[in-house]
Amino acid sequence: MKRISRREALKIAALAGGTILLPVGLQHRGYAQRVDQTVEPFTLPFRTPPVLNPVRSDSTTDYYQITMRKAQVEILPGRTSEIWGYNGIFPGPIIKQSRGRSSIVRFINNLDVNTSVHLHGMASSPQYDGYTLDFIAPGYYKDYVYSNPAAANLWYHDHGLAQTARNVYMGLAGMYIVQDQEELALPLPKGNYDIPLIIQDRQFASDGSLVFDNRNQTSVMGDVVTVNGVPWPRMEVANRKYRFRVLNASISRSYRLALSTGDDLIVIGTDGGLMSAPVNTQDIRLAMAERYDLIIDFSKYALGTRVELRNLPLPNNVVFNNIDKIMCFDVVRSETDDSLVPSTLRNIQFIPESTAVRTRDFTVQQRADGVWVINGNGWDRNRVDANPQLEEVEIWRFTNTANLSFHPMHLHLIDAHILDRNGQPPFAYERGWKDVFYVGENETVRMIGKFRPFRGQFMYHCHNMVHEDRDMMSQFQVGQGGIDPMSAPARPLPAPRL
Ligand SMILES: [Cu+2]
Repeated sequence: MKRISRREALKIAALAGGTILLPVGLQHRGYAQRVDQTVEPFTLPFRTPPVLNPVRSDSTTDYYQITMRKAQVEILPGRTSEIWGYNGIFPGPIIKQSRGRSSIVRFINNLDVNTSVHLHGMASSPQYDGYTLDFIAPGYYKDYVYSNPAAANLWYHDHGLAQTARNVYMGLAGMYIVQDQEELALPLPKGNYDIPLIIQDRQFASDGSLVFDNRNQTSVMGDVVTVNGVPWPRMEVANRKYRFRVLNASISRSYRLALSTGDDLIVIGTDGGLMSAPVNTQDIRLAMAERYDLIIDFSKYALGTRVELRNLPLPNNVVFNNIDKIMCFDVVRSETDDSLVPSTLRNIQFIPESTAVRTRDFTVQQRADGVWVINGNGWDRNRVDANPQLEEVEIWRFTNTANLSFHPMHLHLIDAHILDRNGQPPFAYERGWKDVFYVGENETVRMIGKFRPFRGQFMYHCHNMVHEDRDMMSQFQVGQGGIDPMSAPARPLPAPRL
């Protein structure tokens, strides 16, 4: 927006009581763009979160420490926002780990709210899975143990019962990357050409403070799109291939990613790691908590070209000014490119449908009382809704009979495959290991997974964190027994040496 039009917009907004340019229906639902903090897209420099160094390492394990604390940070230029951040930054630091090594991550809670840390995408033992009631109270810490069995793009985020959306919104999210030798041996872009993109929408008050408004437990829709904590950043790139590890860490917003040039995105990985082969696509539907690993090839563009990463419309995502933009790439220099996208990335053993021992049905809906539920039920810590046996293969069918919302359904513990959506094959770029399943408006999605490697109790839920909080979450029990998720409680500070 130019200065004049912005001033005009403010004047119009003042006359209209703070809302502008929105369809009447949205205004009635309480959505209002806050125009007074609008940032000109593509003016702020791109950056990536810092990579966290271990406190120490031994022959098998790297030991990390992260403190959850409040901090005043600059997200909007010239204003400060209070965040609740892992190590006080937004988003949190990136943990990079090698497959097969263990991580012990000590999370210290210096906030004044309860937290619980879930490492999303990790097959964690129940007591380290961030069970929603396994709180780290203020003044407490907990050491989480992760075995890192597979190379993939994971993320850690809060999972505290009924307050996940608020805690994550305030900043409690970060990326966790597991790599292995097989992947590193591929000629994919590496190092400075291997870039995390953590996409989160937020809304700010005029004083810079984050506005958390879940619209009567419906959704949180920001009007500012941040990438790695920067509103609509501008990244300078060379005319070569880059790898982008994309995570949608938003609370309620999904995105449909596309390039302004109309050129293809090359998808090389899904939630659970590399695909078997790259998939070219013009756009990607990216729900909350989903990850896609992409290659963008800038070699076809002349120096001076600007390529925008756009956000195409999707139903039930509130539209604000510039919500159709995510970030831009300016091709500013020439470099040789020795990277390649191999036609075979890895060997994935897809689970044959014939090996499933049963199908379970889950209807996801909003109950008449407004609560989001699965098969009519909300969360109950004493209720288990599915009991697959260890190593059993099951098909789970999620049905959304409404067009009022979409529900990205997430199962803890396992990676799975999408069999079909409304009887049709999934998008080609979804045909890899997945732990989030986009159940769109009027969609029925079948996924197939093997329940392993741990017995015990695990959560499954919608990853619209507002829905998850109230109350679209339940739990399954793998086999009999298993380790109690509450059996390794947080301890009071001070903590012993890590
Ligand atoms: Cu939902």
